[in-house]
Amino acid sequence: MERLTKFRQLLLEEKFDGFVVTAPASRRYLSGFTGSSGVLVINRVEAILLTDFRYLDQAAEEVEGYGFQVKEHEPQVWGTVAAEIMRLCSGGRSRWGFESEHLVEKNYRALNERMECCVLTPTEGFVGRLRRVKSAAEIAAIRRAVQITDQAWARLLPELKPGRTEKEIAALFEYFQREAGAEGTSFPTIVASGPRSALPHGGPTDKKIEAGELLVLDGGARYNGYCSDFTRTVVVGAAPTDQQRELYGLVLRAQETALAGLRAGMTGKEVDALAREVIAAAGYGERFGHGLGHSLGLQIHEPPRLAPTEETVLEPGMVCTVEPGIYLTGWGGIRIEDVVVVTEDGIENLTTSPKTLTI
Ligand SMILES: [Mn+2]
Repeated sequence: MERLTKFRQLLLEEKFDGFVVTAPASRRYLSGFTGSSGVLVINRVEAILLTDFRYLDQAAEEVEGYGFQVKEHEPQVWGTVAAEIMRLCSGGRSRWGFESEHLVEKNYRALNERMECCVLTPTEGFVGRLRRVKSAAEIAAIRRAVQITDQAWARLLPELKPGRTEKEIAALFEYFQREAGAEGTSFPTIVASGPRSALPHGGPTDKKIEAGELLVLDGGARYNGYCSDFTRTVVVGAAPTDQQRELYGLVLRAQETALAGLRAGMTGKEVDALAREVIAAAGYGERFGHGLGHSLGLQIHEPPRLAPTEETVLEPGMVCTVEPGIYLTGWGGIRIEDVVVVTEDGIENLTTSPKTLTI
């Protein structure tokens, strides 16, 4: 109910008479409903979750305490959504918001052509504004997701051997996360070895891991709907070369500098610069071609980001990744990623896996 109350305050501030929520993460956040299909219709007095037959019992249970009533929609969902909106504004002109980053044009059209009295107004990141600072319960869920990933990595380390394929490694990692209590992965696991590790988002292939190669694994678990995100880089089956050791040390130093400096009150841009300056000073600035990190929660990527263009000021209770990297085409790449909670005077690092290049 507290979330709905806050959302209604936001509607008032932004002069909306009502709002249509379609994005799954927003829907879950506001209503508690975890199903895959449903639309929220909210105005200042009523809050309705429209879903279909498959979810009616589940939805009734899940929305308890969130202040929503559950209704079944007609086979054509947009007809029901429009009818509910019209009922709520009883023929008068009113201004309704929708999530322009989620409602696709076809569905927008289906809804808009049925709206007689109301004007649909696009918004961006609207529900997301409430989701930036996490509650204690949300942080607890993320903490558990991070622990699950740490446990899976510890079990995976002895399995990282030359001759294994990237796909086998990804499958084991996902299985170990499941065994540790994950609902699933928070995104498709990245495993990239040898020169392929220079692809920041290289999905696993049938390539066999060779002795002495770099291996980057980037993956995460979902727990109670909340995500973890994790990256480690290791050299498999041989001692690292001088260059591998040197660049790994550089990325680690960049990450440690950012972790030591990050605190509430800084902008995402300022935090990004902490790590970027370390890498740039060593001459690899051009090879760190992505932002330092991103917030996460019900979604794997949430605003604000830690990136050169991010002006948002960080607040206590935000949860974000810190993941510098260096990528050299044809040679390989290195990235190290932890998940941290922003506090008044620094951070709490939720990730506890060791950061050793050799295993
Ligand atoms: Mn990440």
